Amino acid sequence: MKKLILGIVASSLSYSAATQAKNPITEEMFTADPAAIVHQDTVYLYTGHDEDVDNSFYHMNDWLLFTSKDMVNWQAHGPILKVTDFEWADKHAWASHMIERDGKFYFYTSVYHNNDKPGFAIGVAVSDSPYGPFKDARGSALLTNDMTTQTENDWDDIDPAIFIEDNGDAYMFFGNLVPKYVKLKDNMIELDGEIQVIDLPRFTEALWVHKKDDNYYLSYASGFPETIHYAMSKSIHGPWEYKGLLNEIAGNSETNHQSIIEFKGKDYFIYHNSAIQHDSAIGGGGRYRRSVAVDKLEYNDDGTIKRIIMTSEGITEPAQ
Ligand code: FUB
Repeated sequence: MKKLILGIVASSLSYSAATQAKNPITEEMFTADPAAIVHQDTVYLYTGHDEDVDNSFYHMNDWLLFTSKDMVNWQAHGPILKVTDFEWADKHAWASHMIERDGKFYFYTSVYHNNDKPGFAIGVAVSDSPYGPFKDARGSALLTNDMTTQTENDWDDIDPAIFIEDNGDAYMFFGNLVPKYVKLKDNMIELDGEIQVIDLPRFTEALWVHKKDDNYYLSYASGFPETIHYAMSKSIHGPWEYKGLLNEIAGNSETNHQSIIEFKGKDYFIYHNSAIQHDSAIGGGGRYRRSVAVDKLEYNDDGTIKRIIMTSEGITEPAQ
């Protein structure tokens, strides 16, 4: 009964409320798997949405959007896409990634395919605006479980992360247990070539690629419960040199899933933990009741990254 009441409270909450600076960025709903982009003067932060149906799995049905102009104050915009918007998908609105190209916004995401091709798949939706509306860009999955044969599990093709080179070449990184990447065609909705396997120590999932100066960074979740580690390279194709631990186990969450951005000259590490307090309106965090948090990210002079310090305060100094 308690769970039912909590469910009713959560579903009646407004998605348009502005939230205050602290971690997590919202206590009005459970959020996970952050994927942020900077577009013009705004950070668009897309997240998954833990439903905690029966405290048994990552039951997730839609993806949410939060925006900020200073990394301190966040505005919630509600679901931008649902699993059911992909007609070929059954369930599991898992980790996603957004990227802009030529004025179009492409939302790549993990989702479970229907019985035609059972197993996890990656879909791509598109919109003319970062706020949506988004629609399935292909009417079919971009990548299906039968295309990845390195492991037995049917979730080895989750967690897409897109990177576009300065020359326009686009790549999708993804995977669970075995990290992989594949080139995308210029239209961003078709694969262009073979899937390549990457060599990273103790890889679990949640790849994220970013570039600073002439260094490429590949960060990822390792082990289980997960810690976030990273590797560096001078090329998007590697070889990737392992550099070590970036973020510790995120409290009572087994998953940690990071996103790294630079905004108005500062760098940020966005991740999830399960730190919503038990006296919050929606109850406390847990394994399947995660929440997105933001902390500072700092580089050393040689380009390596300092260990992240997770805080309850979050970002307190507005970016300007
Ligand atoms: O949220 C479901 C899954 O848990 C994601 O796809 C993984 O990255 C992990 O966070």
